[in-house]
Parts: sequence; C-alpha cells; structure tokens
Amino acid sequence: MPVRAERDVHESPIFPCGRVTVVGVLNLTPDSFSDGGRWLDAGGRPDLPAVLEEARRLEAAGAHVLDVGGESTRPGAAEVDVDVERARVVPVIEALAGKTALPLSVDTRKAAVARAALRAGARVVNDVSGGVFDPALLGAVAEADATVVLGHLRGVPATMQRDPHFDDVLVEVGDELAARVEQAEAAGVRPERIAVDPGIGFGKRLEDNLALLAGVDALHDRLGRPVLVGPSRKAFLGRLTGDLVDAREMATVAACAVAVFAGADAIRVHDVAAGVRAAAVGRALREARGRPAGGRCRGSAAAEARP
Ligand code: PMM
Repeated sequence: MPVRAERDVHESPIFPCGRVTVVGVLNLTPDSFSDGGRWLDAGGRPDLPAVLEEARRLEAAGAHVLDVGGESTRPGAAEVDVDVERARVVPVIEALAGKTALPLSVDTRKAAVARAALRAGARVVNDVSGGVFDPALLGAVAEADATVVLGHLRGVPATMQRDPHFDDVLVEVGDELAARVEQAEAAGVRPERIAVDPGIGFGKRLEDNLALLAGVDALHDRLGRPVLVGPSRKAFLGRLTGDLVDAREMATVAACAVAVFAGADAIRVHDVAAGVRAAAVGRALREARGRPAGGRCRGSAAAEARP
C-alpha cells in the first residue's frame, strides 16, 4: 500500500466532486450488522495482523476511505464504554495510518474517541448522531481541521426503532440535517469539510428508508453537501427480500446503484468490490439522464478541486 506525501494527503478532499466515493467498513465490534466480532481476538482486542490484511483487501477492491468503528449502532445496541471503544479503534488507526494511502475514518459518537483517533491519523469523523450525542465532538473535528460526516438520528440506537414517525421524511431529515450542519459550522468545522448522511435504518420505517434512498437529490438541493448513504445489509432490505443479514449483498448492490442514480456522492459498504460495481452502474445511468454523478459540491473548495 503506497503512502502519499503528507501535505497532499491532508489537502485532498475526502468526497471530491466527480467521484462516487466508496467507504469500506471495518467494524471492531462484537455485534455489528454483518462483520461483528471478525477482527477481535478472544480477549476483545483488535487482531492487528488480521485487520491489516482486511484493510489491504478493501483497498485492492477499490475502497476510497476506510471507516473504523468500535461501537455497534444497530437497532437496540447498548452504548459502549468510552475506554473500551477507544481501545478497539485507536491501535487499528495507528497501525493503518502508516500502511495505507487511503484516508481513515472513525465511526464514533464520542468526542474522546474522535480526538484520540484523529491524533492517531484519522482524517474523518463519521458520527451517526450528527454531533448531537456529544457536541464536543464537533470541536474536536474543527481543532484537527478534519472532515465530518453528520448522520441523521432521532434518539439513540437502543430505542430509535420504537415507533419512528415522519410526516414528510425528506423535508424533516433535510431540516434536521441543516441544523446539524449549522451546529458544525458554529463549532468551527470548515464548510467544505462537512458531509451529510440521512441515516438509513436509524429510527426510520421501511417507507422512510426507501423515500430517502430514492430522494437523495432533494437532500442535495436542501443542503448543498456531499451525501453519503449506508444501506449495506440493513434490516429494511430483509423486509423487502426475506433475506437474512448474511444474504443481503445482492439487495445491497441494488440499493447502492439506485442511490447513486438518485444522486448519492458516497456509499458505505461491507463488500467493497460489489459497492464499486453498484456505483459504476448507478453513475452510468445517472449520466445517461444528463446529470453529473458523484458530487455537486457547489460553492465548496471540493468543487474547485475537481480534476
Ligand atoms: N450505519 C452503520 C454504522 N455507521 N455510518 C454512516 N455514516 N452511515 C450509516 O448508514 C451507518 C454508519 C450501521 O451499520 P454497521 O453496523 O453494519 O456498520
């Protein structure tokens, strides 16, 4: 894995215009959707050689970013202690930082974990709570001049699927993400370092997830930020197909292709090789409709960085 010059690495945008960014998932959790427990040893510590091997595999498959997580946020999941979470992700980010040219992302809701991960070499903080769970996280992102992905989530994972309700999911998620973006900017995060995520499966009904995936363009129009979506292997796909979690890859590919066709700039996937192909098809179909795929970062430095 080649490592680029440090300045070059730090300045290049994470979600550049003109590219559908594929984010590969590396979950260091015992209980995530489909990769729970795979990279932890019997004592619950990260198995670094196995993680490095997996990172190489994800990079070779075409990942643009690696997203390292130490707390499951699946429906019903309990909160993980900050020290446990930090001990899962920081050694992995440290180990990967010197060995891959890919930008590293930390999937966390906690400022202390974000800060430690950024110090260890992460460039992105992916917060499914959008900075609500621990508002100090946004300050940590600003201090490091890092990129943040602000997810949409009402409540917390333990209870988020208890009777969620939206009257107009695209409008409400758009409004709530706009407030999150404002909060991030107020904390000092650079506007061009902010991406948003409608939070597929996070306190949403089946029809909400479908409306959000099919309506990404509306979120773009409302927010003018790169939009990341994460449908990979989630329960709503099981509701549509009857597939159990380990059999949801085909449905994931279909959902990702449609989301890219609908305007998604980035997809977060477990199977990167499949995600790359889904992005290629979604992109070609979108371009066939005369619409640019993979980023309309109007008014941001990312737009100027377009090759
Ligand atoms: N989903 C999960 C975890 N992190 N981050 C973002 N930005 N978007 C998502 O949809 C998302 C996420 C839950 O899935 P996993 O347990 O399979 O990682």
